[in-house]
Amino acid sequence: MEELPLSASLNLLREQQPRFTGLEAGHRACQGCGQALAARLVLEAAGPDVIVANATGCLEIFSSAWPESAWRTPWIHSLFENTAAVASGIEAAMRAQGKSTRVLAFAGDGGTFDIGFQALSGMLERNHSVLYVCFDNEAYMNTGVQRSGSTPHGAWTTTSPVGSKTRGKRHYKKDLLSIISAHRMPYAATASIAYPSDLRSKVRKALGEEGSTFILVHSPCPLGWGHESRLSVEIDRLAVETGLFPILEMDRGNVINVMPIRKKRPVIDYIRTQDRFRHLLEESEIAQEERDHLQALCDFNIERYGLMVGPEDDPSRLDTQSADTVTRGGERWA
Ligand SMILES: Cc1ncc(C[n+]2csc(CCOP(=O)(O)OP(=O)(O)O)c2C)c(N)n1
Ligand code: SF4
Repeated sequence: MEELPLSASLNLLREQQPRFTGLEAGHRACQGCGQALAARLVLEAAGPDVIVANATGCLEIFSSAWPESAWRTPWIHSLFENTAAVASGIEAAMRAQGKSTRVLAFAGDGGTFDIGFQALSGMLERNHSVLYVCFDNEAYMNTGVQRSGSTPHGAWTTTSPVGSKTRGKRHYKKDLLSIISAHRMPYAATASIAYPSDLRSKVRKALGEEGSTFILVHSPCPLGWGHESRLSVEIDRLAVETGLFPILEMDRGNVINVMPIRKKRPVIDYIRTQDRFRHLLEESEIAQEERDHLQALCDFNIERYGLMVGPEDDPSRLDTQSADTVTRGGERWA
């Protein structure tokens, strides 16, 4: 290939740079924060004509330290419990004014699975045209890693400690997607930061619908999960390849698509990457029982959603081994 002079290649690089990033660099998230990456990807796909309502939590805190803001869109901080209600109100106002601006609601798992759930259920029941995105880092991270309804079984948090009598969280991760899909809204999906193209296409699909839509994005937290920040994407891919976090799409409560696992990984490969599961690696009967239990949860998900469907059934479909990588710079908005 002919080599371009420096000025021409710089121009080319500039042309390839994003026209719209939504969440700007320079915010205060920890290095390797899955949620920061996920929010950037969602906004790149959504484009500039949006209003964001953001619940209390890490995303809101690290992006809006007064007097600075990392947001390139209109953005409002709601209470922990009422993001969906605030977003519903904005959407009703946009509709009354005949505006096409789309409304996004952002919250963590604490603000979605637990504290903001009643407002979310009301929004879905009234079918407001809002895309609600839950950044699922599986604990209340902003206040120092307390367990939420989304924390997986066996995981250490400050309120599900590990000691001689307690062995991390005793309860299952809440099956939020099933509860959400019982509202029979037009579109619901799960996604992972390890598959950015998949996440972006789900955002576009959701915004193409009239009515309420919901995306649950698995978002590793190096601080709360106890892993090196450079491993966030790799670890999230393992969550998918083990079957612990299945990637799927639902239309009015019915599963319409799954991301097939091409090469299944044992759950031990996932849990050995994170300190929150360190006690499960001990050589003891109880630790073995817990490992078996987590493996059974993965196998159940694989069976329930038919995740081992071979890609040869539909070669155009993304699968867990596909070349779907995070690139810097974002998408172009023509
Ligand atoms: C009603 C209410 N209870 C508790 C708090 C304190 N609080 C602020 S952020 C936060 C944790 C947020 O957790 P999550 O929604 O999972 O988001 P993350 O920080 O993990 O991204 C808590 C408990 C609050 N602001 N309001
Ligand atoms: S504590 Fe976790 S979720 Fe919060 S900014 Fe740090 S990495 Fe992100």
